[in-house]
Order: sequence, then structure tokens, then C-alpha cells
Amino acid sequence: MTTSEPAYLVRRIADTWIAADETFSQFYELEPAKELEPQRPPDLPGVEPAEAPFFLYEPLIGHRAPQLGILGIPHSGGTSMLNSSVAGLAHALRVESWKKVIYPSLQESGNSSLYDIGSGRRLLESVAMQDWGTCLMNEAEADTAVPYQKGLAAALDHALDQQALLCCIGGDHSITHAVLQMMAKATGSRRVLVQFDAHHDCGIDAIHQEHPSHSNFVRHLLEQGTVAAVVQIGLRGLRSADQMYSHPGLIQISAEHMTPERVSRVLNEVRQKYDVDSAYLTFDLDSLDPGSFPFVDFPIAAGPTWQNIRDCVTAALEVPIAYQGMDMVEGQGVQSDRHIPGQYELALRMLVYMMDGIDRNRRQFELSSRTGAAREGMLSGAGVSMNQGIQEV
Ligand SMILES: [Mn+2]
Repeated sequence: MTTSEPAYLVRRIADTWIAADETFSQFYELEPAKELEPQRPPDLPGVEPAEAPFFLYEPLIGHRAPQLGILGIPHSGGTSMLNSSVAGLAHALRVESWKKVIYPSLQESGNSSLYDIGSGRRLLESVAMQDWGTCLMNEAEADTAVPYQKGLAAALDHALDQQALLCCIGGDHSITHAVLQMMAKATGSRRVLVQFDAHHDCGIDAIHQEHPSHSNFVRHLLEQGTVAAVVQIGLRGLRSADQMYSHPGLIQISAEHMTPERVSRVLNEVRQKYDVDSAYLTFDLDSLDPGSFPFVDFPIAAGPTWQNIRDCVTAALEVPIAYQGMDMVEGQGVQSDRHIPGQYELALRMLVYMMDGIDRNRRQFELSSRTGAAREGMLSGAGVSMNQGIQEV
């Protein structure tokens, strides 16, 4: 029989702090200590802290600074759907996440993680994450395109300062345009947008096309040169001729043709051909089949399976390009926090895979950037996998 020891802090009730061992089979009472107090979210102007954070998880003061910040952006001003509830997605996912509690580790800057008992994978184990709260909507700017500008700018600044990645949760898909426009970019840096979506979001509309919206922001990003290339994955459905769009920087992998291998190959080709050195991931929930997740404003049937799309997201994050942030958008809000449809668990599960994957990506670059030579070797060697590059370090 192995001896057990306190591994996770599970509760603070006044001066009684409770810890559990690795398997949650034994519980212990701990002496309160400064380093075991929670790290409070940063005080960001224009951002309201969450009433309770994602997964009820708070890193401890003794842990390292968070390297993945979660930010809600409850904006629906960029959608064409009347009375859309997509501003409520971040809240719905946060409430859903409270059913899957993650506890901070007592030994090191880790946590009790989440298990996907379908795939057998353990997720988020070493991810130093923190819920930063929800952007406040500036009523005075409600008619402008970006009424959440103040909060988003503060969160992006804080992320840059802490060398953390930002995970935004929409809102409609127009938030991706604002995030990419406001996110700092080194001079000469070239970025690729990796987009999971059923639609191409490149719409042309004789009247409204000057305003970036959820259905045309990709065209704006390409024409402004905000991104060097966009790789769209999961597209499907019929379009009329005037709904088609092409651009030298637009690369598409349809739902029928998407596989993890293809995503990997195309992104590696794009990295070389367009000389990109950074990436941003955006996940539109309508890329999931409406049978799996029907709570979107513009569903398109015959989507990929959950396993395929998850494996494609994972493959996209394994490509040796440094991701600088990500978002999830276009899911509807819920009527009542007490009756969240079961499908929201799937949206949350996808978010967890994205967070796990982007943190792996971040760590690969953190490791490799300690020795510039290793990074050079990794980035220039076609066909050299991330793992080989890292082992050389
Ligand atoms: Mn979209």
C-alpha cells in the first residue's frame, strides 16, 4: 500500500482548509498559509471579474503567473441575426464549467486537470490559466463596432506584459476582427488565421460591406493585410456565385476533405509559402455538426464528426508556428443557468482541447526560444517534427 500525501487544495471554509491526495481518497486539514491563498484576477479597466471563475479554478499565490487568460466578450453587434443571443455564450460556458471543478496543486504550479473518459486523455494538467472576467460593454459606444474596446485592450496589454496567451469567448464572429487588429504584432511579423467554420465569412454585400461583421470579417482582414493568410477548415453547403470569394491568401479545407494529416500538411505549406511566424486560432461553433451542437444562429448540416474536428484542431496546434491567442464564438446564450442543454458540454469540451493544445504550443516555443539556434533549426527544417526540435534542446 502506497502512502498518500496532500496533493490538491479542495476547499477553504473560514480557517479550515481542506486538501485531498492525488486520487481523492484521503482528505487533510491544512494550516492556512499565504502561498496557498488564491491569485486574484488582474484589475483590468473595462473588465468585470467573473462571479465565479471557469472551472471554479484559481491558481495559488505560490504558483507561477498565469500564462493563459480567459476573457468573455459578450458582443452581438456584429451579427445580422435580429435579437441574437450569442452575447450570452461566455456566460453559458462558464456556468457549464462549474460542473467540472479543477483544483490547484499544492506541490507545483499545476492542477488536478480534467479527464476525457471518451478519449482517455488527461487535459489542462500543467496549464497555468486564470479567468480574467468579462468585458464591459460601453453603452456610449454601443453603436460603434467595438464597444468592448477598453476591456479588450487592457486584457491584451496584460497578456503581453505577462507573456500570457489570451483566450477570448464571444460574442459573434466579428470579435475576431477586433482582436486581430488590436493584438500587438512585431514589425515584419506575418500571421496566419486558422479558422474552424462552416461558413467562409467573406461575404460581399452592396450596402453593408464597409463594416466588418461576423459574415465578412475575413475579407476585411485579408484586404487590410492584418493577416498574411487565412486557412479555413470545415466549410460546407451551397452558395450562389455572388457568395463566393477568392484571394491569394485564402486557403480552404472543406468539411468533406478535412483530416488531421491534411490540416498539418496545409499549415506547414502555408508557413513556408507565406513566410508566417505566428498564428491565431478561431473556432466558430457552427463548424460542429448541428446534430452535435445545434445552438448557433446559422447552422449548416452534414458537418464533420466531433472526433474529426477535435483531431484537426489538435493537429493545427501541433504545427510549429507560435500561436498568439485564440477564440470561440457564435454559440447562443441559454435561457436559464439551471437548464443548460447537454450539448453545451461538447462546446466546453472543445474549448478544453483548444486550451490544452495552445498551451502545449506555447511551451514548445518557450523551450525552444531559450536557444535561438534550436528555434532556427526547428523552423527551417522541413519535415522536422516539433518533438525532434525540442529534443535537440
Ligand atoms: Mn464564422
